[in-house]
This record gives sequence, structure tokens and C-alpha cells, in this order.
Amino acid sequence: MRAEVLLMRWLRAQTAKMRAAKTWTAKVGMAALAAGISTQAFAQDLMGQPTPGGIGLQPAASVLKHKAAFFHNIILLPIITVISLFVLALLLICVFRFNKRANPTPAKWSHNTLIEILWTGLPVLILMVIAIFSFQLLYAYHAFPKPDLTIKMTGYQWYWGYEYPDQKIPEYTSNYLSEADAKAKNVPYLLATDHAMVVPVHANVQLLITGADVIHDVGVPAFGLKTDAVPGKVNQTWFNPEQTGVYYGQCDQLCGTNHAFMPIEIRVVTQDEFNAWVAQQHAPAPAAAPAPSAAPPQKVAAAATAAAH
Ligand SMILES: [Cu+2]
Repeated sequence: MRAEVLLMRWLRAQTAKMRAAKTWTAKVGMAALAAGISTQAFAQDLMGQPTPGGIGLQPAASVLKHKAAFFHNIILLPIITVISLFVLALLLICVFRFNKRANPTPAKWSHNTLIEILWTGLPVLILMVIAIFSFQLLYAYHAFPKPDLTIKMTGYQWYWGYEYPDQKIPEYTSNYLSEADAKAKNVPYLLATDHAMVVPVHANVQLLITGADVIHDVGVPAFGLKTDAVPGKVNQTWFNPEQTGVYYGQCDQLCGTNHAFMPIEIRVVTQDEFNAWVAQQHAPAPAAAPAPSAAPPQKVAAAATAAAH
């Protein structure tokens, strides 16, 4: 944290100096530094939701996401960067050393066995390295641990339904909050919902995912989830939330006009809070379906909104 503050101060001082200089190179440098400063300003990514101006992946809140972030940040990104710089260097060499002026009489030879072996062999090796880590990640996604909780998740045009078969909680629907409601509750519009999915922290949550009408997709970046909800088929995925909080996701498969209006809100609570929430679901009406700490809108109201869509 301290180092970040010092770095920002230094960047600001440099920007001021360059502004004073006013040369062409100074202007380019200034733009780069300004970009650096704005990245610094947004470096603190929000947990469970997108950060304005943020770059990179959302912070991880489950083991799968940690693995996915490692694969992206440590394996793929460096390889892509090195390859891009290498190709750029080759291009620049061609442009500057072998143009008509610099190289008026080109060599006549063609074919070089060593280089041909290298440019076939090296890419194969690089792909094999990527494949090893890629398959590890794929296996991790499919190594389902013994579930502590099972939730059936159904995608509808355009909202989600959550059912807890083992807790005998029948399906309730989850709709996005209007802009006014979201503002009033100080929650992100088009991410917050009226009825969140509620899960206990440190539990293996098994999601059984299906679609009721067209193909939807469960995308929750903080947990590394991205699984299609296909009509007539049940797909399975899992996550184990590492800390309590609210995590937002969206439908990740273009599913019709209101595709952007079916967010996913997952509320991770303590085991006690979860038990209390389950008990509340079984309480006689009218105190139906309030998520902890969220204002308790009625199940009936949600169903009505859903029907209106
Ligand atoms: Cu959808």
C-alpha cells in the first residue's frame, strides 16, 4: 500500500515535469504516465463485482477461480506477450534491415532445415506446455467434491429460478432490481436482484443447471463459473466460496432481448445465517423468501414481475 502511494507521487511528479517540457516525446510519455496513474487509481478491484476502469480478472473467491487466474496470468499471458514481442521484433528486422534501400541485392537462397525444424518444433512444445496446464484446470472443474449443498438453477427468459431440493425449498425466482430500487439500496444496477441465491461459506455448492426455454449461461466471475443452461439437459458445476459477501454474475449466453436483464446474485453467509434463512423459507406466509440483510420483497411480487416479462 505504502509503495503504491510513493509510486503514484513519483508518477505525478514526472507527469508535471513532462507537461512543462512540452516536446513530442514528452507528450507521448505523459499519456503513458497518465494511463499508469489511472490504472493505479483503480488497482483496488472490488470483490464479486466489476470495477470501473479495472483491468484483469475479478479477484478470486473460490479455488477454481484461483486456478483459472493462475492459468491466465502466469501461463498464458507471459507466453502470449513473449510471442507477440518476438514476432514484432522479426517484423521490425524485416522492415528495417531488408528493405530495398538497406538491402539492394537480396540473397538467393531458400530453405533452411534447422530453422524449419525449429519453427515446427517450438510451437508444438509451447502448445504442449499450455495443454498440460489447460487439462489440469479442466480436470479441476470436473473433479466434483462431495456436495454440502445442492441448488437447482433454471434459466428463464429473462430471470433465474433457484430451488434447494434437500432443504425442501421450492423454486423461487430472482429478478433484477429497477434502476430506482438499486439506487435506493445502493447496490449495482443490473447486477443486484430481488431474491439472491443464498449459500453458506466454505461449503461445496453443487449447481444443477438447466434452461426452461432457450440456452442461458451461469457466469459468476469471482467463482470462475461459466456453465451453459441448456433446455432438456442438466449441466453441473461447483464452487466453494472462501469468504462471506455478495457476488454478482450475469447470464453469459445471448438469450433474447432481455439477456442483459437477468443478473445472478449470490449471497455467501455464515452457516448459522444460512440455517436461519432456510428456517425463514419454511415459515408460514406472508413472511416469504427474504434474503438476509436484503429488504424482504414478497415471493408473489417476484412471480408477478416474472410473469409480466
Ligand atoms: Cu439468459
